[in-house]
Amino acid sequence: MFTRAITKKPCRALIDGISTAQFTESVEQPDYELAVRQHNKYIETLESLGLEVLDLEADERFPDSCFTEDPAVVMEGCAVVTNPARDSRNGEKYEILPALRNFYSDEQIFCIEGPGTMEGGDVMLVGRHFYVGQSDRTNAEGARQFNEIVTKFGYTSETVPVTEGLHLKDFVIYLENNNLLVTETMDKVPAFKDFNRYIVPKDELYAINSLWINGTVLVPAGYPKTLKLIQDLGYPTITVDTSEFRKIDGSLTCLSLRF
Ligand code: CIR
Repeated sequence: MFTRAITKKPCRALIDGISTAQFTESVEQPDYELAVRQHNKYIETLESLGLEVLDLEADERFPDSCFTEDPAVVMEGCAVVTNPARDSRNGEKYEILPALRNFYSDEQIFCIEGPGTMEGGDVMLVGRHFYVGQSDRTNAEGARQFNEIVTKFGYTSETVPVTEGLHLKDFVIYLENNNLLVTETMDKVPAFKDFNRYIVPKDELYAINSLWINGTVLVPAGYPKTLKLIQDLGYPTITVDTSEFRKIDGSLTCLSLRF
C-alpha cells in the first residue's frame, strides 16, 4: 500500500523536454497550460486513493523535472538518488534530495555515483525484488551500485535488457497479483516467465505504463483495449489524461515517486 507521493509541478520549459516521440506520430511540443491542468488532475487522483502528495515547486532550469520518478528510487526504509544520464536532467538529483529528507534519515539515503547512471523509470519493484532495466539511461555500473545498496535493506535485484526505447517501465509494468502488462519482446524475457503476462497491442504501447495504486489501476486516457484488459482482470480503473506529457515520452508512473 502507498501512503505518500512526491510530484513536481511542470515548468514552462517543459516544452523543451527531451523527446524521441516514441508514443506519438510526430514530434509535438506540449501545451504548458494544459499540462498544468492534467498534472493537477493527476494529483487529485492520487489523493482520492488515499495518498498524501508533496507537490514540489516548478524548476525552470530542468525541463523534464516534473518526472520525479527518474531522479530517485524510493522504498520502505531506503531511498536511492539516481544519477540521471542526460545532462539536462542530471541536476534534478540535487533538487530531489531535500524532498527525500522529509521522509528518510541520512542513513537511509544513498546516491548512485558516476560512472554509474540510473533513472527510476528503469526500476520496477515486485514484492522485495527489483527488476532494473539496462537501457541508454541506466548502465551496468548503476545497476551494480543499486544492488549493493538495496541488499542492505533486505531487497534483491536483477537486470533485464531494455531494447525497445526509453525506460523499462514503458515496456513492462507490474500490476500486483502476479500480473504483468508486457510488449511482445518483454513477454519473452526469461526473468518474467513465472508471471501472468498480458500482451498490450502495439497500437496501445503507451498504455502499458498504467499505475497500480492501492488496488485501483490508473490507465492513460484513450486506450480502450488496454482499459478493458485491465478491467477484465478485476481491477477498478480510473482514466487519466496525460496527452501533454506523452509528447515528451512521459507517462503515468514517471509523474510521481510513491511510497
Ligand atoms: C526524458 O526523456 O527523460 C523525459 N522526456 C521523459 C521521462 C519519462 N520518465 C519515465 O518514463 N520514468
